[in-house]
Amino acid sequence: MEGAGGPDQPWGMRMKLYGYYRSSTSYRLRIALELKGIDYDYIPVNLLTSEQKGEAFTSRNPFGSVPMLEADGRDRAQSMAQLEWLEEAYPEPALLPADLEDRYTARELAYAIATELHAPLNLPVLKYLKDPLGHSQDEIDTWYRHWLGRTLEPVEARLAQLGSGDFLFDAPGLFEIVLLPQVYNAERFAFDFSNSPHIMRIAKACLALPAFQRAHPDNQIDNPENTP
Ligand SMILES: N[C@@H](CCC(=O)N[C@@H](CS)C(=O)NCC(=O)O)C(=O)O
Repeated sequence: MEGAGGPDQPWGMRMKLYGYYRSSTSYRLRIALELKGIDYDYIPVNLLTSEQKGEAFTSRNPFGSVPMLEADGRDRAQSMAQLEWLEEAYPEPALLPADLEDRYTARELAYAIATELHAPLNLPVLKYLKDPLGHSQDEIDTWYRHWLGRTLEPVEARLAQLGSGDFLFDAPGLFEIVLLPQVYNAERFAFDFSNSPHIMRIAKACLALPAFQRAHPDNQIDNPENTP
């Protein structure tokens, strides 16, 4: 069905993604929407001014975090649930492989990053380390690299076991959607990827694709470098 919001949006309304250019979870959603070929409006939410904590936003999303996906007249919070919902609402092109065990592997790696790596590196956690706990920026950077390594190392080891190619499976999907934003953040924190050839190969292959390029933080309207 063709709706006003673009091809194949069953409810005929264009989706709205509320996000922030550097937010890794918003980046996940941008990649997924691009891979699925879904037309959407990107509405910046300024995390630097805590716009996500204002009443106008929290009355719609009680979690007070981005991304928020407005689709089908509903405000959806939580990126992993949004990704799973998108996959069910728009099965094609699939973000998960056809084979049951391959789907398991994609989820194992994606959820390891989402739950064990991203969670302790979330902005409110980092802010809390600084105030009230009083840690220095150096200590916070050490914390950041510690939690990155703790999950990226087993992810790399799993990829080595699987002998993956350019992507985990034939095409980029759930795993790459969650991986790429974390690689972007890790590079900002000067994480040493010299022992992560599989992650690096997959990241490079993804960044060569237009969908990943369009979703990249560098190409978002709320990136200050893009403001005239
Ligand atoms: N579990 C949430 C985490 C979302 C999240 O951490 N969003 C960050 C940006 S990456 C955010 O909005 N931080 C600001 C805040 O929580 O105040 C999800 O996956 O959507």
